[in-house]
Amino acid sequence: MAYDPNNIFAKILRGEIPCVKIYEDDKTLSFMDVMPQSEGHTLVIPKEAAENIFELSDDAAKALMATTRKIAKAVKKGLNAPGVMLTMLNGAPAGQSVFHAHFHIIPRSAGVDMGLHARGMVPASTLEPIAAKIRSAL
Ligand code: DGP
Repeated sequence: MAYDPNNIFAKILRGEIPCVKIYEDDKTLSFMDVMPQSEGHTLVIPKEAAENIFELSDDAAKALMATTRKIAKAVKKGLNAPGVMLTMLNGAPAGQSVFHAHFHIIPRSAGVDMGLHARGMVPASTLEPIAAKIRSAL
C-alpha cells in the first residue's frame, strides 16, 4: 500500500489538525494519544513519510527510537509511572489503524488493566495537564 499523505498524523505534522504536543525536533514529533489506553499514553512519530518500521530509513528509525526513549523517560519521571510499555503496530493485521509509523508509550501499573486500543476519545483539556507533567520532566 502506498503512503497516504492525508493520514491523520501527516495532517498533524503539517499543522492542519491540532495535537497536544510534548516535544518536537527536526526528525520527530511527540504528542498525546487522543484515545489513551492509560493516563499518559503518548505517541512518537517520525517526520519522514513512512507507513511502518519496514519503510522507514535507517536514519529516521534511529531518530524515532532516540525520541521514543527520551519521551518514555519523561513519562516515567513526570507521571511516576511504575512501568512503561512501548509498542509499535506494523500493518493492519497487527492492529495498526493510522498508517504513519509511530511508537506508543503507555504507562503501566501492576494490577491495572489497559484500556482497549483506539477507543474513546478524550478532550485536549483533559490531556493538557498530563502533558504539562511530562514536558516538565524532559
Ligand atoms: P495504531 O492503531 O497503532 O495505528 O494507533 C493509532 C493511535 O492513534 C490510536 O491509539 C489512536 C490515536 N489517534 C487516532 N486519531 C488520532 C488523532 O487525531 N490525534 C491523536 N493525538 N491521536 C489519534
